Amino acid sequence: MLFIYFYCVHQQDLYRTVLLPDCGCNTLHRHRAEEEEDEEGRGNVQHPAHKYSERANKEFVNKEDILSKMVLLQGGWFLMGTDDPGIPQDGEGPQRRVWLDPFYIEEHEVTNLQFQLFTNITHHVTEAERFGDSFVFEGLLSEEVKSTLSHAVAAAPWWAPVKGADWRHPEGPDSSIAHRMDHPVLHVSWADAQVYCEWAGRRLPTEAEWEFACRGGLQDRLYPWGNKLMPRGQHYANLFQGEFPSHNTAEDGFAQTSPVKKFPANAFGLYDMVGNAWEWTADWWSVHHTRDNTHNPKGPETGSDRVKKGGSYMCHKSYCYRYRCAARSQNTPDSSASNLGFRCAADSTP
Ligand SMILES: *[C@@H]1O[C@H](CO)[C@@H](O)[C@H](O)[C@H]1NC(C)=O
Ligand SMILES: [Ca+2]
Ligand SMILES: [Ca+2]
Repeated sequence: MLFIYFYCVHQQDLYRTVLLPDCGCNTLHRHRAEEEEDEEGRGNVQHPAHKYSERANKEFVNKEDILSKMVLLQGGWFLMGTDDPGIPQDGEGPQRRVWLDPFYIEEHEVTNLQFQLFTNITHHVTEAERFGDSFVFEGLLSEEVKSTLSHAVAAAPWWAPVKGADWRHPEGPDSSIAHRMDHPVLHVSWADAQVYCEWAGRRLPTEAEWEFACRGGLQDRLYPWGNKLMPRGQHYANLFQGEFPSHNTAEDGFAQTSPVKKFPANAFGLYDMVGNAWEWTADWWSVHHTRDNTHNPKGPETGSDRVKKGGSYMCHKSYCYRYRCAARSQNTPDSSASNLGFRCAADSTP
């Protein structure tokens, strides 16, 4: 039980500035106070620890079963970035030598089921829920939701801010996740992802860790499995086929997200590193990198955007050739969208 107490205190410290609402802490604190009073006042009540463990047993059942399996990666030197950038303005280059200490990373994106367990226990309210809207790919909206839209994004008219879109309602109020509990959770901000990983006793991967994990031990290749997008004519990732944005043939089997682990793992045993959902990393965004060797780089000290990696089911070569390990993009940390999720990592030594 201790850990949820620490989690809440920690969360309050971290997020006081962005006013995260009730994380369940108030309830816990109130219980603590009452129990202490009881003990002093009457001296003959059940010990608080006992009550906690009863409650804990009910609430935490299956937590360890539900958290993602992690894969231990040995790190060492690797080549990060590329000298042949697909999208030069994204700061994909130059290619540089990076040393990483061993670390763990989750084998798949955090799923709706996992995020549901987390919110059940912590009562975490996501930023999309607090703001009351989130970005949804317009092609996925029902006619009813479409008729309520006020404005879109000028540079990317296929994105619409939809009232009532959040992780439980990925395409707005009339949608649900009931039939996709094993799909990546969407509409989570960087801060939401951070809080989940903390709760799991983990953390977000740095961009360097994420890219090392993506490359699966291969050097200077485009994709987690090599340079050929479709080896032997097979789809290796959930991407967008057809004419973007109007016509998605879903030749890979999925017009939206897919259940995690539907496509082949890379040589490290990691799934959906490219495609399916974009993934938040810990780093602030910058497009400037030196060629200098670095050890365990953590990105710039400050910034306004956070780095996301891997591309999504919406990526098509014609406009978003970002389903490559070196590719990268960014969002403000409070952003959320119908193609953006995350996975956690951890140090190899506690
Ligand atoms: C979360 O709580 C709901 C409502 O009690 C329950 O139906 C669901 O199974 C819980 N989810 C998890 C993952 O424990
Ligand atoms: Ca697809
Ligand atoms: Ca992914």
